Amino acid sequence: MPLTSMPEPPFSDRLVRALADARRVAILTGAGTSAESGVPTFRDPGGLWERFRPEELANVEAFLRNPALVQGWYTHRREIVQGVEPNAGHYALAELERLLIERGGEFLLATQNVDNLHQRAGSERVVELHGNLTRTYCHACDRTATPEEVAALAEDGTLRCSACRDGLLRPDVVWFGEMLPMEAFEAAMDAAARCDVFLSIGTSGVVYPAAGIPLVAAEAGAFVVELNVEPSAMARQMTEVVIGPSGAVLPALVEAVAARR
Ligand code: BJW
Ligand code: ZN
Repeated sequence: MPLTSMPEPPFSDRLVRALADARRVAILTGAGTSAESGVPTFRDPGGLWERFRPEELANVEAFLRNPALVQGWYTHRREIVQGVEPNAGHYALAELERLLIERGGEFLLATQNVDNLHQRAGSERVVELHGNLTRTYCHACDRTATPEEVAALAEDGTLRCSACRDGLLRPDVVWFGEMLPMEAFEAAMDAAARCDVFLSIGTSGVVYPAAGIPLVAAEAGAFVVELNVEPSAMARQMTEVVIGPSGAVLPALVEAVAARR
């Protein structure tokens, strides 16, 4: 019989042990985590910024200058995320949370993603650093918009609030130049400062202040891991860099951790 050889996992045994022994785990995810669900990333080729630069669309000035264009871009993206499913990486992170909580540990997943896929995969301890695309509110009166309002274009091609009549509707996301939701950001910083293991998954690490969160964990002495298809801007500050697609690597990693316990 031919000998079958197991392919080497892309992560170290030391990482599996660190996660199996960890009492506190903190995680930061970015657009790469949803790539295998079919949600385009921002900065990869074919990504969301290929036709428009971020400064052109993801800021309030662009929105007020050309609301129909910006609202249309978000309508398109809302349709994308409503038509996709969480991938095996999202489910593995929900499983990792259950493993940690079962043994009385602490867990926090801070996501930059606005696509709701972690929650749909069953993750419970999630904070949204950049908001959520599935929520919409009125720029003028702050009221949350109904699904009907989000589907009804006014004569000028814009989405308007039906309560105050004139207000433009905007997605509940964080644009450039806007503050992150303070409670979510503080929870993420606190978890990073206290964790034993920190995983930074599928993010280019160029957008601040989120990109500073793994560095807080590194400075506090945690085992800090990057998982990405290529090394990011933060790779040199990591204890370990795992190269591979998160939808394939995370299930293997979580399975190895569960087997070790
Ligand atoms: C895979 C994979 C697979 C692919 N598996 N991996 C100079 C220095 C420092 C900061 C600043 C500065 N000048 C300006 C700033 C501040 C600014 C900023 O950071 N700018 C930099 C770009 C320079 N930040 C802000 O304005 C923030 N607010 C703020 O600072 O407030 C304080 C303040 C306010 C006012 C005045 C002064 C101070 C707000 C930032 C908001 C970011 N918003 C966006 C849009 C959200 C809404 C929407 O979705 O449209 O958030 S921008 C966009 O980038 C989005 C993302 O969450 C964010 C991060 O992107 P992410 O997730 O990393 O995606 P990609 O595409 O970049 O990377 C994907 C990665 O996945 C790649 O590495 C791939 O290799 C990998 N990958 N497939 C694993 N299968
Ligand atoms: Zn209104």
